[in-house]
This record gives sequence, C-alpha cells and structure tokens, in this order.
Amino acid sequence: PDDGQGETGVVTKTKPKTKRPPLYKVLLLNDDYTPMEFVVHVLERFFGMTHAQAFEVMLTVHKKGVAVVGVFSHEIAETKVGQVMDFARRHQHPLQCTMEKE
Ligand code: NFA
Repeated sequence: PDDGQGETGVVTKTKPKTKRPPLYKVLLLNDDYTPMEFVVHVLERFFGMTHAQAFEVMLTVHKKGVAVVGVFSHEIAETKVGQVMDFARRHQHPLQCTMEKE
C-alpha cells in the first residue's frame, strides 16, 4: 500500500506484522544410568503421553541418543525442562532435558 509520503512519488510499504512467537523443542537425552521405567514415567507425567507412546519415545532416546519430546512456547518449554530436571534430581537420576529454538 501507499503510505502517502506526500508528493515525492516515493511509495513505501508497511508490513502487516503479525509475528507468531517462536517455538521451542524440548529434548530428552540418553544416559547409561536412568532406568527405562523412570523415563517412561517422566514422559507420561510431564508430556501427557500414553504408556505405549512413552515407551516408544523412551526407546528412541535410548537408541538414538536424543529425541524431541514436545514443542512449546518459551515459557511452557522452560517449565517442562525445569519439572523434568527437578524430578530426575530428586530421584538421583542423571537424566538430562534441554530446550532449543525450533
Ligand atoms: N539408557 C538408559 C538405560 O539403558 C535408559 C534411558 C532412556 C535413559 C532414555 C535416558 C533416556 N537404562
């Protein structure tokens, strides 16, 4: 559109700027010590997965080293990471959970 910059003949544009907020992937990392059942429980408890889904994702992390377990807004992703890290620490498991911009 023409912003109407007077009579200079110069046409400028204003972008319709509806920028969506960035999304963040929450990643779960494999380690040699955290029990498989504990990881399954974490995925059920904090990521709303069914037992079957949780078991599948746990096996993916176990075999591949890492997997995306959810995609969230920055605030929700931070909350999930904090919940998982706190829960693992309280149970003395070395399970690691991180987030990265999508
Ligand atoms: N690798 C772990 C074990 O063999 C299981 C595990 C899976 C740990 C996914 C962390 C993440 N006990």
